[in-house]
Amino acid sequence: MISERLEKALNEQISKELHSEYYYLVMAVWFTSKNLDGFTNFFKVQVQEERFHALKMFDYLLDRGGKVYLETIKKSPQDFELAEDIFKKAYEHEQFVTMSINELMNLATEKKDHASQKFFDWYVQEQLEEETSMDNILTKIRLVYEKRHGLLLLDEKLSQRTFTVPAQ
Ligand code: OFO
Repeated sequence: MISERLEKALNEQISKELHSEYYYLVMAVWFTSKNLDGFTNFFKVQVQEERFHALKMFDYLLDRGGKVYLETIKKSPQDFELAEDIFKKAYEHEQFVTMSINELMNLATEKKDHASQKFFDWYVQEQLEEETSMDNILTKIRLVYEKRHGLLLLDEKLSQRTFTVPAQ
């Protein structure tokens, strides 16, 4: 049986994940309005990921004998100006979610709830990937705005380097 505090915190996190889903859907809509299909696709996949994060918690909470309380999802801002603005907000949002996951982990540790600690491990790793992904794209978009496209082409070329064991 999960503790009451963890049950409450998990329910709050489910709402945050669903809010993330909604937030990224708003971003996908903005890119659709600019006919940028690749960016739209990126955020539509992100929407699915956030739904997955929420449902994974939903299942875990039920498996541990807890109750799920769905809350109202707050409206997301929609007044974006540039792609850079969107990725900056997405990166900041992921940092906020990381702090929230860390707090869940702290609570699980305080409660000596080993199953929850193991469960939150997956989210800790996931947040690391999500922050890195948003930050990487933001950096590349800034290069485009700074008209340093050459660096992006060179970066693409360098990413193809592989290691070959030298002949003895
Ligand atoms: Fe659920 O990771 Fe993004 O917000």
